[in-house]
Amino acid sequence: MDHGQTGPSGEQLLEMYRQMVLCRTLDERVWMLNRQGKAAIVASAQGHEACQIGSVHALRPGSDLFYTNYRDLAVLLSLGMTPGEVMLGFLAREGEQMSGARQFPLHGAYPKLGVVNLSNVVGTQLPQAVGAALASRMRGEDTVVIVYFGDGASSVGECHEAMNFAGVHRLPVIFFCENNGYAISVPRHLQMAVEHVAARAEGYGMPGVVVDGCDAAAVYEATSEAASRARSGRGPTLIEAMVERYLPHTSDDDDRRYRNAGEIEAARKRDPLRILRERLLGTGVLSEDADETLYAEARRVVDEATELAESASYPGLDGFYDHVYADQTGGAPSP
Ligand SMILES: Cc1ncc(C[n+]2csc(CCOP(=O)(O)OP(=O)(O)O)c2C)c(N)n1
Ligand SMILES: [Mg+2]
Repeated sequence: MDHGQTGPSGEQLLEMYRQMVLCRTLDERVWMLNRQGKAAIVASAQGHEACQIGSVHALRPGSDLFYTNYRDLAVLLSLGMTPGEVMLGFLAREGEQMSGARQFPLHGAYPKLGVVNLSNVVGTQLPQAVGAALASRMRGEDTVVIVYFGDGASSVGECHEAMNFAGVHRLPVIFFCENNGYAISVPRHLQMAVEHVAARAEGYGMPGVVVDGCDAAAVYEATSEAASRARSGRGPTLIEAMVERYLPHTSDDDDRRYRNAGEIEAARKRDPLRILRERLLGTGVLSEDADETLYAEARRVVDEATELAESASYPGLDGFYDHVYADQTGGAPSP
């Protein structure tokens, strides 16, 4: 990963595509498990895969930090979270890595992967990411911090505070907005008076870039450029990736109440998997057979992950207080 400002190689694009296929297959499975009453809640990443995976590939996992949003399954997979770990989270089982199965799936922290997502409260990750970038600067490290957020989150106060502070201090942050046109049921035109979130960048003294978030290669390039800008001390960038949200806001939402089937059908024409697949077939990097094999492998891995989680137990009561309070007494209080 992190190959400078040139476009991604065919090999890199193929790896991104493999991860996108895995993410879509896994996401479809957890949605199905929700419909079967097995997964309590799902915020689907379907439609967002290219922007999430394209951005990760332009960074340095292992040293860079990733402040994720609840819809960022593809970021986590791309960073190395396994499908089994993901499934343990959605089914709230023992062994879940981010919060000990206490939180909304994909929330918590995964320090080994450089991932922080402490809260479902919209926008809170933005100032936290800026704080981490300031710490990186003060320690003389060259860590870049990327923070993912939605178009809806761009309306909260924390977003302004975070961008303003990062702009003033030229901090190594990438503000990565996944603009899917909705904050639950609230469409873009009721959320903001300008067409693009990126237009606000000027007010914070940083570049604002609008990119096709369904095109993994375009996102990779935009993120590479933002990363080298950040690493060389030139400051933050606001990237606005235009994406589609194929499913309702979460599995608890019914989007038939605020958008029609025609709109979703049009959105599905911009399928990031299809766009990359056609590019790879066209350049001879992928064959139809190899594509089928990728899907078969993804199904096998997701089946295995499902079995692992379904056969895992729920966290026991004896660990009820673990990771909730700092243990300064040598033992957890008895329940
Ligand atoms: C401070 C706060 N207000 C409201 C909510 C309820 N809420 C959860 S997600 C969401 C919409 C966020 O939309 P957006 O940022 O565009 O992200 P998307 O879900 O579209 O990816 C809202 C309003 C919340 N969690 N936190
Ligand atoms: Mg949104």
